[in-house]
Amino acid sequence: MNTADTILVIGACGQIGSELTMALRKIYSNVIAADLKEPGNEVRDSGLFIRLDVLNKPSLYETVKKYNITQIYHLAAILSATGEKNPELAWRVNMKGLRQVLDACIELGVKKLFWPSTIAVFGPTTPRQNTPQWTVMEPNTIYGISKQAGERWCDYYFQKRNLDVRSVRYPGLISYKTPGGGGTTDYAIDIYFEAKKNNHYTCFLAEHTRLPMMYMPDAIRGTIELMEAPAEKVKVRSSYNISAISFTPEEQAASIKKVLTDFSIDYAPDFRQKIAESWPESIDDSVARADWGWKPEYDLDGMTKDMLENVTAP
Ligand code: AKB
Repeated sequence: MNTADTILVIGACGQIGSELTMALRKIYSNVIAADLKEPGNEVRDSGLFIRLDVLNKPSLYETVKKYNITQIYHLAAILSATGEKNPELAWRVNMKGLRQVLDACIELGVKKLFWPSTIAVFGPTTPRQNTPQWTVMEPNTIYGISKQAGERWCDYYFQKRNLDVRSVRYPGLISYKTPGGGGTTDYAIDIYFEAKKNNHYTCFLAEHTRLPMMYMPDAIRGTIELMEAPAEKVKVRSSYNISAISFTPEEQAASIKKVLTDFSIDYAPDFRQKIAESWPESIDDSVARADWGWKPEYDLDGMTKDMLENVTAP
C-alpha cells in the first residue's frame, strides 16, 4: 500500500461509494469523492468532494490531471431494475462511462483501477447453484449485458495496455447507511427499514427466491483487500466471483422474527421477479479465496442483528 496515492472515487455518494469513500479515507490521506449527486454529511465533511459527471470526458480528464490521480474506484452505474426501465441510459452510463475511465487511466497515467461487476453478468442458461468463476454467461438484462461487456473491456485493457484493473462480481449488497439504488436485490435492504418502522414488509420478490447477498462491511473490506493485494496474486482481470450468504425472503423474514417477534411479511412479486430468476442462487468463490485470500465474515443472523441495531426508521 502506498498511502501517498491520490484516489478518485467516482460515484462516491451511491450505496457502495459512500461507505467505501469513508473506509479509504481511514487509510489514505488523499481521497477525492466525486458524484453527480449531493454528498451526505459524512462524505462532505471528511474530505474533498467534487461534482463530476463521468460521461463528461473533458471534466473527467481535467479532474484526473488537476489532482494527479493515481488510483480510481469507478462505481457510477445504473442497476438492474432501473436499467430495464431505461436501457439507453443504462448502456450509456455503464459502458461509455467505463470506457472513458479506462482511457483516462491509460492516457493520464493512472496506475490502478477498481470497477465493480455483478452476479447479473450470469443469465438463465448459467448453472444456478454454486455458479463457477468460468461458465456460460448469457445475461438478459441490459445491466448484466453492460457489465459483462465491461468485464471484457477491463480484461482487454489489462492484456493489451497493461492497466492494473481489478474487479469483483458483487452479489446483492445490504447496508443501513445508504438505501439501495434501483437494484433487484434492494428488497433485502428495504425489509429491515420497514421492519423497524412498521413491523411489516410487502416483498416484491416471491418467498422462495434465493439470491446471493453480502453485508456491506464484508464487501468494503474485500474490495480494499483486492486492491491492496500484490499484482501477481490478481490472476483474474475480468472480475472475481465473491460470495457470502444466500437466502430467500422467507429465510430473511425468519431471521428478523428472531429479533422482532411480531414482524410479518407478505409477497407481491413484480417485474423484478423475472430478473431474480435469471440470476444464480449461490456463487462459487473458490478462485478469489485461493488467489488473494477473500473470506466473508457475516452470516444471515449476524447481519440481521447488526442491521436492526443500526437501521433508523425514516
Ligand atoms: C442489482 O440488484 O441490480 C444489484 C446487483 C446484484 O448487482 N444489487
